[in-house]
Amino acid sequence: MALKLITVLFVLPLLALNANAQQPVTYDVRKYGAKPGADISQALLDAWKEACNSTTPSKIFIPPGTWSLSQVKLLGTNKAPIELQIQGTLQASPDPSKLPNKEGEWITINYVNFLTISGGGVLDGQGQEAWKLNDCHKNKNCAKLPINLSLNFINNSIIQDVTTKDSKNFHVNCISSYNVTFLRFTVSAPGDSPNTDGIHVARSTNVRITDSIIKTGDDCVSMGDETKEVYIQNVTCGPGHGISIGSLGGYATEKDVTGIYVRNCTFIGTTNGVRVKTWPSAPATLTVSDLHFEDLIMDNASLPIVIDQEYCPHNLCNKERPSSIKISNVSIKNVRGTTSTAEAVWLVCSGLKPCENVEVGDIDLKYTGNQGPITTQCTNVKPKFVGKQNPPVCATTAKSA
Ligand SMILES: *[C@@H]1O[C@H](CO)[C@@H](O)[C@H](O)[C@H]1NC(C)=O
Ligand SMILES: *[C@@H]1O[C@H](CO)[C@@H](O)[C@H](O)[C@H]1NC(C)=O
Ligand SMILES: *[C@@H]1O[C@H](CO)[C@@H](O)[C@H](O)[C@H]1NC(C)=O
Ligand SMILES: *[C@@H]1O[C@H](CO)[C@@H](O)[C@H](O)[C@H]1NC(C)=O
Ligand SMILES: *[C@@H]1O[C@H](CO)[C@@H](O)[C@H](O)[C@H]1NC(C)=O
Ligand SMILES: *[C@@H]1O[C@H](CO)[C@@H](O)[C@H](O)[C@H]1NC(C)=O
Ligand SMILES: *[C@@H]1O[C@H](CO)[C@@H](O)[C@H](O)[C@H]1NC(C)=O
Ligand SMILES: CC(=O)N[C@H]1CO[C@H](CO)[C@@H](O)[C@@H]1O
Repeated sequence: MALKLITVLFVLPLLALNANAQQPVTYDVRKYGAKPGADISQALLDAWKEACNSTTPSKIFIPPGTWSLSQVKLLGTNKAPIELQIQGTLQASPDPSKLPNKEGEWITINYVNFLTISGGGVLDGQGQEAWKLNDCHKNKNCAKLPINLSLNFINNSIIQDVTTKDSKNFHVNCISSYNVTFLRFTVSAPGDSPNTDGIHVARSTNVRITDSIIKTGDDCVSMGDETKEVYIQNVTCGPGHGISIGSLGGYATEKDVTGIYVRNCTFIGTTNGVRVKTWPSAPATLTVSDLHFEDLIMDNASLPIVIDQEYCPHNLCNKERPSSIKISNVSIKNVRGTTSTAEAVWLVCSGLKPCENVEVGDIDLKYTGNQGPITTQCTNVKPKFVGKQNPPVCATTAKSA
């Protein structure tokens, strides 16, 4: 008996020590001077610097409540995993001119390996006032508005259970990153807010966007050049412009896009479902391949499926030469629901580089308007058909490739 007790007494502290080693060190922003109602940028930055220097896992804690944050740039590199746990609401100043560095983003996180952002909190960009200043659709020298959350050079990271609301510009940027997961991520902004893309991914590999809800004024998810292995699954988009690849081709240096998988997604009242857009007469010659759009539900989306190699919004480009971007290995399968535009499917490929190896299977779309029968438009593409198509895709307008 005595022996047993001694064993227990001896073993317990060892276990406790072991458990301690697993527990991250917590850096509570209040310990660094964060006070409700005051700008917490400096406190967050000070906590971040300590966390980055920690050789054991650390957690930066932002407690429940509303905290104002003017602007912050959190830079690695870090020595051990960092969790940024946001339980409260971080609020930007409604006035974009109050941003200390007007060229910068609102929250920037760069050069971090093993970052987790979690906590159920809200990033409130307070864009309502700033959107009125956005005239970029008609003014090339328009004022630049800050992106909500800009993640650059981030590896092996997870952003889960956070909401970004009313960003003044793109909600989230994920650039030059590797192995990043957005899980149960919520984006919320009105359908008429300009340029408020939900998540923009570029020059990144292995990005997952899962079980998320994205309501915004521009693209739900947009993907730029040099993007590889993106898995978008169980995402509900709308309002907004749907999921898009591109626009591509604007710069000669752009690199290939490959491996984009959009599965089990729902589009509610969006202007597009899935869309690939490339500029005509563009200098770039990259290839876009391995695009798989499957098990999609359209709920009154305007254009459920779009490949547009003559993309030219506001007619501000030269349509004389076709796009020199090659699109190949595309599958579009099991797309059903309703569309609010009669011309529901566009496969408009380049006359210079026709689309290759496009497979279309099981389409079932119903047009809810009264502008005639539902139709499709196909140029420079000869899809392989499997299963049923309603409407019959490319039945009337296909030109030979
Ligand atoms: C970083 O941590 C080391 C010990 O691990 C310490 O000596 C050093 O002062 C810390 N640097 C900063 C900037 O906190
Ligand atoms: C991220 O991964 C890339 C490629 O492996 C590497 O070059 C870079 O240094 C990593 N960045 C960080 C912050 O760990
Ligand atoms: C990706 O990142 C997650 C989260 O940090 C990590 O658990 C996983 O091992 C990483 N996967 C790869 C292939 O590096
Ligand atoms: C899809 O995502 C929604 C929203 O996050 C979630 O409630 C639902 O459980 C997910 N569905 C599956 C099959 O995981
Ligand atoms: C996709 O959705 C179907 C039904 O809508 C569901 O049965 C299936 O589990 C989902 N798959 C994934 C991977 O979410
Ligand atoms: C469908 O979308 C169109 C155009 O966006 C809109 O005018 C119409 O009211 C919507 N219908 C339903 C049933 O939501
Ligand atoms: C397209 O798929 C074919 C057959 O699976 C493969 O041989 C080819 O390399 C792929 N092309 C591209 C550009 O990925
Ligand atoms: C409006 C704004 O600040 N946009 C910037 C967001 O971040 C990306 C990448 O860091 C910049 O290219 C944008 O200009």
